[in-house]
Amino acid sequence: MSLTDDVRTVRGACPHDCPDTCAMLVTVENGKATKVRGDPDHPFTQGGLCVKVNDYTNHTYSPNRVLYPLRRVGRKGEGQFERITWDEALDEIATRFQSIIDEYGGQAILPYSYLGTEGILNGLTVGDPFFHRLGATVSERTFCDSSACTAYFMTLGPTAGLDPESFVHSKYILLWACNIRSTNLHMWPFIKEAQERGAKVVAIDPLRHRTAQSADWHIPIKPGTDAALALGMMHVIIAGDLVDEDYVDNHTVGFEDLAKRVQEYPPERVSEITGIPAADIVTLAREYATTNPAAIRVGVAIERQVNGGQAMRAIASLPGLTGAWRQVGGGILQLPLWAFPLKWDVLQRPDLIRPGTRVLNQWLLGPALTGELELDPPIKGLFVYNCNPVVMVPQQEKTVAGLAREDLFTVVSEQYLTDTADFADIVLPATTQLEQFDIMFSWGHLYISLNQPAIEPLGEAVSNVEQFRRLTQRMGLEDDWYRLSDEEMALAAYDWSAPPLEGITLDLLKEKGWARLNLPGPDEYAPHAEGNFPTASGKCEFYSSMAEQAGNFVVPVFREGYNEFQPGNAVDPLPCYVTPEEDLNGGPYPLKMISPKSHAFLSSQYGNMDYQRRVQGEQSVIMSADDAEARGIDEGQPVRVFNEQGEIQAVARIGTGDLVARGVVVCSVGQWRKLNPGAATVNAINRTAFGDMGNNPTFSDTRVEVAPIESS
Ligand SMILES: Nc1nc2c(c(=O)[nH]1)N[C@H]1C(S)=C(S)[C@@H](COP(=O)(O)OP(=O)(O)OC[C@H]3O[C@@H](n4cnc5c(=O)[nH]c(N)nc54)[C@H](O)[C@@H]3O)O[C@H]1N2
Ligand SMILES: Nc1nc2c(c(=O)[nH]1)N[C@H]1C(S)=C(S)[C@@H](COP(=O)(O)OP(=O)(O)OC[C@H]3O[C@@H](n4cnc5c(=O)[nH]c(N)nc54)[C@H](O)[C@@H]3O)O[C@H]1N2
Ligand SMILES: [Mo]
Repeated sequence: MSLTDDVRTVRGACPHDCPDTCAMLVTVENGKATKVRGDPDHPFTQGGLCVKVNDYTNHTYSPNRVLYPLRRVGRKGEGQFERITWDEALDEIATRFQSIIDEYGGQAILPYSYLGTEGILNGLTVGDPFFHRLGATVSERTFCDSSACTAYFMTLGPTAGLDPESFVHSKYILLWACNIRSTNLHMWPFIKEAQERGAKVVAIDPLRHRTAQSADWHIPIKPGTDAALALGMMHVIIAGDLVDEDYVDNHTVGFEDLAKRVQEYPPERVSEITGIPAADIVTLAREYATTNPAAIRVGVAIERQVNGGQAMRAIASLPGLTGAWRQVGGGILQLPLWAFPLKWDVLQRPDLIRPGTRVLNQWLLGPALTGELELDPPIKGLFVYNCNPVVMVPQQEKTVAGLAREDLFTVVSEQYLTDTADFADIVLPATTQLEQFDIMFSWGHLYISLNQPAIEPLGEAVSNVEQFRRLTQRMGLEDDWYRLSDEEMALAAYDWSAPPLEGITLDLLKEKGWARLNLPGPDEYAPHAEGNFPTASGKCEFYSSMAEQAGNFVVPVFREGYNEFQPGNAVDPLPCYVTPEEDLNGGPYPLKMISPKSHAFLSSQYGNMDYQRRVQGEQSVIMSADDAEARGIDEGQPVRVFNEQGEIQAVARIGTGDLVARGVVVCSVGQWRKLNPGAATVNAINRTAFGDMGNNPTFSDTRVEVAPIESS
């Protein structure tokens, strides 16, 4: 290295929609980012990244990046584009949107986005002020955890819950519907440490995944039956006098009603529903109630069932019943994001929504675009950013058919030409995290972090914030948000005077990169040892005072305004289990399919990158040896997985006995449609109906059949 070489380390944060929000150190040599690594000082990241982000510099410098505005030249979906200037792109968008507004009104424009990047500035809400000012349809974003959060609010209120780092103190750990070693990797060391200190780790999951393989006990459960298991556990706990009466008397509501309800769930009945032997249900309940501190980590996948909300309600009730909250390392961890004092109203700007503006749930994209869902006015303009609905949203064929409409004007803001971007009329180039400024929250730990740009934007890529700045200006809209600088936005987004941010400033974050929220340390933090739940009653509500509105309640983070399309229903104020209709009727599709996340992809991101594709392998369907044999299917054989909605092609991976139970198949989500044989992926066959609250998807109640593809 010569003296003129400029080598710097820039502090950043992983941009992904993942609980870990890792602190990153980016090495920049002569203006080029050459390496990313985890910050070894960050207590949660501990120096490691993951298979997805280890080579993030390749993700940034890939020759396949979209670096310039593009205009479609081929047919929709062909992915044929020509380069245009930003001026041309902005003009075309402004002209087309204005003529749609003139002819059909603003609601004919649908903004469509999620957490492609999780930064507070460039993430979930970045376009909201712009689209509200246009008078566009409001998108209800219930992709992830909306039902579980509703249920959690109903039971415990918006509390951070158990600190993930406190798990080292736990003696009994339930990993419920979460594949920590793939989807929350940096939490694993805390669980492993507890295990080494003598804790028993139990994984409740239909799949014996890498986390379940590292657990002390894997309990294979039939998908969609978790509410019954939790109710059965409570039956055993109450019948066996294992309740913490003092905790229940002082810090909970509705015990008598709950005790009556759980009488309906004796272990034998629960065994029939869940497929778990009755003796195991009894052992699990007794061990959970009598080993303290007892911790539960519940994954997002818990909500992907007809009973999604009630499953979460039942599970969230357990630590109140046994008093597990009393000790450090006891309680439940779901989404600690509620600890971050974000000003959602400043970010989402519900005040800008014109009264009466319709709200459309994003899961309904396909039917909304094809006209199956009758909308007046119809959707004529679509703006997709931070999102890849062709891959990630059910009714894939309808989404594709809708996007192929010649009369639909579609803009996609992207880093890559995804399956969705292929249908765009205009593609706008988006920066990666190395090229942008952002401030982060976390939904998996208690650290706030700052991402500073490590390099100049490549080509003509711009951050989402900058993109909406340009659009606001070009469309001549009033603006009191985008004209702020990035730093001013970061200051406005948080309530810096709130106790969790006491002692933390933007300057401190610039210097250190991250800071733990001002809360007791993980060795002392027992947030609900004395109750103090942020519910209406201040207690853990077994019987919910929110039940009457719960059916149409969507936690504010996911939605502002009223949803006209899914009028809410009151839900049962006590946790319950309801058998899905398809399970009662049998029907032609005997296998239950779940579609969890891929180990080497982040939702669909990296699904096009060589390295991650090699690690992940091709689209597979994991099935039991019994189910495979009954269908004449061999290991590695190409098969069709199908139901009344359609089919996908996959390669059979046959379990060695206990990888997956008979009757269950697993097709992970994230493979790109255009890269999969047959041009269809798992969301072409996923169940489409909503579950019990928060408009949750019910993927884990999907039914399919599998058949060999005959070689010709
Ligand atoms: N590697 C990787 N990490 C990720 C992501 C990724 O795509 N890849 N995505 C990120 C995002 S957006 C999210 S929301 C989180 C999600 O992280 P998780 O909450 O872990 O979600 P999933 O992988 O969908 O499912 C977790 C487990 O739930 C199981 N499961 C499915 N249905 C049921 C059921 O009915 N009952 C029970 N008990 N278990 C069930 C699946 O077998 C799976 O092992 O991960 C984040 N992290
Ligand atoms: N079958 C099935 N379906 C599921 C799930 C499942 O488990 N199974 N999980 C659901 C869940 S939990 C989630 S969270 C959703 C995720 O669904 P999506 O949010 O659609 O997921 P991603 O695949 O991450 O798509 C994000 C896109 O944003 C782009 N992007 C990244 N950063 C930026 C940026 O800074 N600017 C712009 N403009 N674009 C950017 C990425 O390149 C990527 O194409 O999927 C849901 N769908
Ligand atoms: Mo998610």
